[in-house]
Amino acid sequence: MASLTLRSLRPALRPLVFRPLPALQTRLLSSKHPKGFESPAPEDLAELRERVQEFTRREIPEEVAAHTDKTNAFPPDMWGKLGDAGLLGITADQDVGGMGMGYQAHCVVMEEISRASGSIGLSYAAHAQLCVNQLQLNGTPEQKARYLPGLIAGTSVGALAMSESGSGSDVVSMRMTAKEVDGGYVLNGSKMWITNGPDADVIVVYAKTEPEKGSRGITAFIVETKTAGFSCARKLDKMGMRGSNTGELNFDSVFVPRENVLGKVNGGVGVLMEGLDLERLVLSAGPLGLMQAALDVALPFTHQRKQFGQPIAHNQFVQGKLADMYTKLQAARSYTYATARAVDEEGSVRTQDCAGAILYSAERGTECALDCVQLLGGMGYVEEMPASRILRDVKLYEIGAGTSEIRRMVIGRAFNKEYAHFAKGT
Ligand code: COS
Repeated sequence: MASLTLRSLRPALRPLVFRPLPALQTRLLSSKHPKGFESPAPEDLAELRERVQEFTRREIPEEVAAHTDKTNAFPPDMWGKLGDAGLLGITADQDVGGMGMGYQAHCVVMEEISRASGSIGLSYAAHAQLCVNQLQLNGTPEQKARYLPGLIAGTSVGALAMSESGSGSDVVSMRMTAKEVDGGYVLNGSKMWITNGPDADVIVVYAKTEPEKGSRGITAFIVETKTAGFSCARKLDKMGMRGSNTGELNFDSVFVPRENVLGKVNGGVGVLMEGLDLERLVLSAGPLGLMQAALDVALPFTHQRKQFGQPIAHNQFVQGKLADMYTKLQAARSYTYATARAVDEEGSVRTQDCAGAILYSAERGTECALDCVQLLGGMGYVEEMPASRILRDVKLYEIGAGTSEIRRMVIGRAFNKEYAHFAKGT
């Protein structure tokens, strides 16, 4: 067998280096931007950030965040407050009450709410991104007019249901069925780990309309939870993100009228996968907020806490940890906002960058939260300070919206597509 040398690889490398990137991994979404959309200028985003910070200082101070965690209950009046502040329809059309501002703006809001409370941030994203944005992207004008005003005002709560107890990472293997009947469909099955599930009024639900067709037999539906046959079997008792209510949902012959099909019948996998790309992008701002929260706690603590006659921040080991936390946050921020800017400015959604942004920010988030606990020493290990809550909350982001392992697989598959012609020997 001939040995593999640099010389023998060179002919294969040359076309790789000079070939332009194929369009395979990039999808264009420009037609899906809100009506009259213009990508926001940096000063618009800075102003938005200030507005959200004013909101969180007023409505989600540390006491509210700690209480939400301790009681494991979402503050009941928070949806109305978020709605009144105009934060629930950042990516939606203005004529249904939205802000029409795009994905950079949505990341700003997600980051700042998560900085104040990880769990309120997560519920926010399930409502405003997973539900509202899916309706904005895929809804008919009638569906948008019926559901978006209430969701954006915060008078109704939204969620999205794709995972099942046996179909987490392998989401396409879902077993919930939707059988066509006179005037619509009847849904049967159950969904698991559904954020806002116990509180939701409107849920985007995926089910198999033609199970034998696999991924090409999935359809998305808009389900009103007041419909007979719908129930929340239980609220889950989670390690973190406590107060972001998560449920197991049962659908026992739930009738959904034909006009509540979201997108095309049997076209649900496109709605789902496209939704996952943008979900991963916007959720990548959750760990950004939590990393900032970790610094918000660790910086003053290490400058006030004295040992050996001086603030512990003068100790080089402590400085090293603070520097690492800061650098990881800034690098993760750059990746998230660069990916969001490409969507806003070019209408291009790069699957591997949506997965990459959340892969990076989630893992760095856990590292920063662990460093924060360590820097606080004994105070990091008790619930009097928020460090432990930040750690418990941020860990979710390595699991929800696709695990870190699935994100690496998504990125790897994008490379496989790009270089498929070499495998075929062309
Ligand atoms: N945008 C649009 N369509 C996409 C897409 C994307 N980013 N990625 C895949 N698709 C399409 C494929 O083209 C394919 O269509 P056809 O059947 O017409 O060829 C279809 O979707 C199925 O794709 P694929 O064959 O790649 O699906 P797999 O079952 O192999 O699964 C992974 C792919 C693992 C990537 C997917 O199941 C996944 O993301 N799992 C994690 C789920 C998750 O994140 N759960 C958390 C939910 S929190 S709400």
